[in-house]
Amino acid sequence: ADMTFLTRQLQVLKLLRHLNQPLSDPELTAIKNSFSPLNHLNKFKEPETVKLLVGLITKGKVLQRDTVFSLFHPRHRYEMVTLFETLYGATDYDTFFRTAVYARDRLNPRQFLYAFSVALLHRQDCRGICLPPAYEITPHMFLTTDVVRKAYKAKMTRTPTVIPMKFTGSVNNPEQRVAYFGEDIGMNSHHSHWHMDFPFWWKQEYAGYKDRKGELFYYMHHQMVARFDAERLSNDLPVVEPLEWDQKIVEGFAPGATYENGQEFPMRPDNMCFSDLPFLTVQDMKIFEGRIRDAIASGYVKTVDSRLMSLNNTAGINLLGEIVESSTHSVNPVFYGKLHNDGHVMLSKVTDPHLRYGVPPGVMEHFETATRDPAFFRLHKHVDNLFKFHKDLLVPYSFHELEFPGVKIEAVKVIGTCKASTPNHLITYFDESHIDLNNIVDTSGQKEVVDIKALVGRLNHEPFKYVITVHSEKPVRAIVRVFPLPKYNWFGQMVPLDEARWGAIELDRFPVSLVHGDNIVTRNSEDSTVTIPEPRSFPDLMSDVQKAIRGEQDFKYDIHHRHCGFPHRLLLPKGKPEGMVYRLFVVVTDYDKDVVAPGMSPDDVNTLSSLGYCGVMDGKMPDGKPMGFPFDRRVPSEETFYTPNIKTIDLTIKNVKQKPTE
Ligand code: CUO
Repeated sequence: ADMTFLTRQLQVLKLLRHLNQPLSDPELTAIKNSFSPLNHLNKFKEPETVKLLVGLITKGKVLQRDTVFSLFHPRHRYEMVTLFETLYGATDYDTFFRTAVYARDRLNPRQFLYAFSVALLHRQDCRGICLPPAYEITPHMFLTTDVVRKAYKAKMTRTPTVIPMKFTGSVNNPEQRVAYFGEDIGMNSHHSHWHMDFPFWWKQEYAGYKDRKGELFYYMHHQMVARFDAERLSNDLPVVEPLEWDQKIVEGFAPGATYENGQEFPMRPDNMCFSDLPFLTVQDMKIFEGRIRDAIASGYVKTVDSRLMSLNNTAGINLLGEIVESSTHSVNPVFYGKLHNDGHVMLSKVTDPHLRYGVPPGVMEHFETATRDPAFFRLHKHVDNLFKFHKDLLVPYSFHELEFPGVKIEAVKVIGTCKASTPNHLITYFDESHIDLNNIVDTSGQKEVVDIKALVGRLNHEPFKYVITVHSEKPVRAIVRVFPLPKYNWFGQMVPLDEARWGAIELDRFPVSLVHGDNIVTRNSEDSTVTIPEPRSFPDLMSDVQKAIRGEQDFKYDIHHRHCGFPHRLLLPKGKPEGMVYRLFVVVTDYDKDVVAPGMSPDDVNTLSSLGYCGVMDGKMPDGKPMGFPFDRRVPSEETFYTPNIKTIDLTIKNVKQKPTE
């Protein structure tokens, strides 16, 4: 890596180190004390926004540093967007970075972090720069009170400590069986990064419309719900029930977590009902939802200027996704409301709806914490059912749309690469990982750094590969799509394909070139296009960059690096100790029909990371097929569904106590 890149990478790390304390690094403090964006207005695309930001700061009209920032709070968001537009609008890197230094200690830390992260992720001159893992920048948002308290104690007594973290709840609560999934810090980090790459408040004027953003909103969350249901089945729990606005929220939730300012995340007892908030009623939710349902049933939506736009085509899901999420790209936010976003707020404030007790926001109000609450999946099941309602009204794929003439899958095999693996049997297990807690406590003034870490349990799996035998009548390029579907429901009955398809989990989607005749396609699980590898920890990242600057080692980086992506450890659903059977589907389609980005070669597609759930940052999603194809539409008859380019086998996933030996 060149020195400019390394210096920038190091500066970013220093900027985010001990975010809750004022800067202590001498170089950055010097910038903070000498730089004002007002003296460099010609270096911003929108000087008026810069003046607005500085005005808010100097007049003290910004969110207090120790107040809890919520992206859903209109005023908090307005300030954050002002900062984002300033940072994103800086015309060179130095101005961008110095402005960030200027803002860091003058604004609320998490508000700053969010605006800074989104700007950095979107700036061309920041490609390849790594943000530290979200759970190490703001550990309070990912860990429990118990761990945080012990970390403070360890800091005070200066004892290097490893603190085991327990999942919330107790055995008396069956929901606790799936807490390892909802509370997985890697998944929470993925989810918060997804919402940074595809913000609902994104404006077209920043860098154009983000390709298929609304569809991706549906699909990524659909996959999270499908995966959650698979985890439930593997723990003998029925699939998650959708939340309804006028019914009880049966499960309560005690997050057992504390904000940085010492306020506890509110807990919700069992069987609470939604209440009207001062600015939003339960009736509003029903009215907006009724309008969305009417739109789906009639097959078109009404725009602000009363035009009708059809939903009955492959782009309909994108329109609907924007409407339901309620992004700035909704074709009619006044008429269709902000259903999904408001659902988060309604749940977050359900224990203090009249805002009487100064209770801080619940976990549902932050993308870093939302999935901890089982109600997250209930809300998203409800939302997902709206999308299903729409998809089920579309005409099922015809034989002609499903087939790939001349291409036939002869055989599919999945092989674990650990010793003693049986074909089509894969192994998952729980392991432990360390999280650096030094950002919780500022140890920068101390001479020796005290190592304080949390130990978290997490699902993992043995590496494996797919071996697919494909016969082709001529040389062609193809896209291979891989999905397991739970074979049996909670009652142990085999699920018909038309029902099971909605629970299909995307494991991989990749291009291959086929020669005339028989082809053996092999693909390693590590190459999955839905996951990202384990991120480097904050201290490792810091020391690796410092060593590279001193010339002691190389620092590898990738300009296509994404922070959004399902944690690779969670690629496979857990399965059961005695084995759980999935139907694994492999679908091979025609690359030259599917790929919509002109001139994009399979090699180009291969450079894109985690596009399965996270799309692409710039430009077009290469694969033009509807996300989830071919399981996104009804399958009225199983016989006609099995075209020669689609093959299914049984795959058993077994969860074991001990990590298998490689
Ligand atoms: Cu990601 Cu509801 O959109 O949490």
